[in-house]
Amino acid sequence: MNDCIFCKIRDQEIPSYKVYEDEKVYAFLDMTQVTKGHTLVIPKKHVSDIFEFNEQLAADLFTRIPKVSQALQTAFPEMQGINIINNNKEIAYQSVFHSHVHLIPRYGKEDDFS
Ligand code: DGP
Repeated sequence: MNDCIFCKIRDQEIPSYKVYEDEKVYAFLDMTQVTKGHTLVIPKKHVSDIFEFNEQLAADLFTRIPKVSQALQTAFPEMQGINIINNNKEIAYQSVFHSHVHLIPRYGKEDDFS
C-alpha cells in the first residue's frame, strides 16, 4: 500500500488541491481537469475497487457524494450538471487502484468529452 499514490495524497505526502475532507473521505482536484472543478473523492481507507467494499465503507464514501457535488455547485455557479463516475478494474478504465469517484462538472455542450 506504500506505493499507492492516492494514499500519499490522503496523507499529504504528495500535494493536492483539497476540495473536502472529513474522517472518512478526502476529495481533491483531479490533475487532468476534464472540466473545471473535476474532483476525485476517495475513501481514506485503502481499498482497490468496488469489489472490496462492505456496506459500511460504501455508506462512508457514497453518502458524501451529494455534499461534495453541492460544494462544487456553490464554487462554480455556472455549472449546469455533473457526471459521477466510478471506474473499477483496468477493463473499465481504472488507472489508479485506490477506489475513487469522479465528479465532473458540466457547463454546456462545449465541454462534451464523450
Ligand atoms: P481512473 O482512470 O478512474 O483510475 O482515474 C484516475 C484519475 O486520477 C485520473 O483522472 C488522473 C488522476 N490522477 C492520477 N494521479 C494523480 C495525482 O498524482 N494527482 C491528482 N490530483 N490526480 C491524479
